[in-house]
Amino acid sequence: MPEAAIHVGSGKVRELYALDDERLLLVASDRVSTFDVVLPTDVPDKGRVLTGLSGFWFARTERICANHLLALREDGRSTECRRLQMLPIECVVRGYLAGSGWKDYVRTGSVCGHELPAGLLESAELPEPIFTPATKAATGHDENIDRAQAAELVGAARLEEVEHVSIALYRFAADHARSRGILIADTKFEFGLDADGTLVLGDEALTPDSSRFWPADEYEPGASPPSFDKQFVRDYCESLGWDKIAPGPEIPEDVVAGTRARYVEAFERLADISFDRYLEDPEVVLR
Ligand code: Q0Z
Repeated sequence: MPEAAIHVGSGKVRELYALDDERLLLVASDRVSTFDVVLPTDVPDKGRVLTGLSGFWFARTERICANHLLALREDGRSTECRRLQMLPIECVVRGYLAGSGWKDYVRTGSVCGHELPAGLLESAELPEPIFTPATKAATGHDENIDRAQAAELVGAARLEEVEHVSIALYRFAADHARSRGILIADTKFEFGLDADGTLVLGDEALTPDSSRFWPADEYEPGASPPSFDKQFVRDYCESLGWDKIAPGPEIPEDVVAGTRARYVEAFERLADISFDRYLEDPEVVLR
């Protein structure tokens, strides 16, 4: 840990520190959450996989949008980043109908004001990716909002910009991932503004924690495809009959090992770099 870093925030599985007035340190732990509960058992190297993948995407999407990344630390799990003024919305893009998008569609036929064709099945691929912003709930759950509500929060011009950029980022990543056997069903971006008012992609991006990754070879509309990374943990938790209320169960070592292997597999397929190479020199993902 850096000398004199000040802890400024905790997520479920990440910590945020201030390095100075302009820089933050984002540290990804090996904690894993499922059904919204953080489990007592870590998955070794999970934080490194997510940090490396995020760095990989930042390096490859710079021409679409500037991002906050300044450096990846030697530990492989810490990102030095520019401190931004974060926008108060979650920028979600959906290419497939899952999670709250599916729920809203079943109830209303639309998602965040996007009217969709009738008769779509759960997990169906959408005709076009859609931008479905959500509020950032301090506690509890993010709530999907329509364009008018999002425009009130960030302004109409900025909303158009984040919608355009979010869809371009999603298309780029989903095309890349599909060619490597991974479907990105949906993903959430967080943007901020720098001192000049330039839009900058922040937080983590296009990781299995900020997205729904599905194995392409098991994709089947009308069902809920397995999560690329967390399916073993979910299946194990379901097998216990746990009520999904904290505290969660400890996870046995074979389930941990299988889950770690899935994270590493996602990293190696998408970044096309061996994970051992990443551990030797994390900034290899940026080149
Ligand atoms: C990200 C979060 C985490 C808790 C604030 N570049 C940035 N500038 C300003 N603020 C942020 C960022 Cl990334 C920022 N979060 C989310 C991350 C722990 C909360 F690791 N909050």
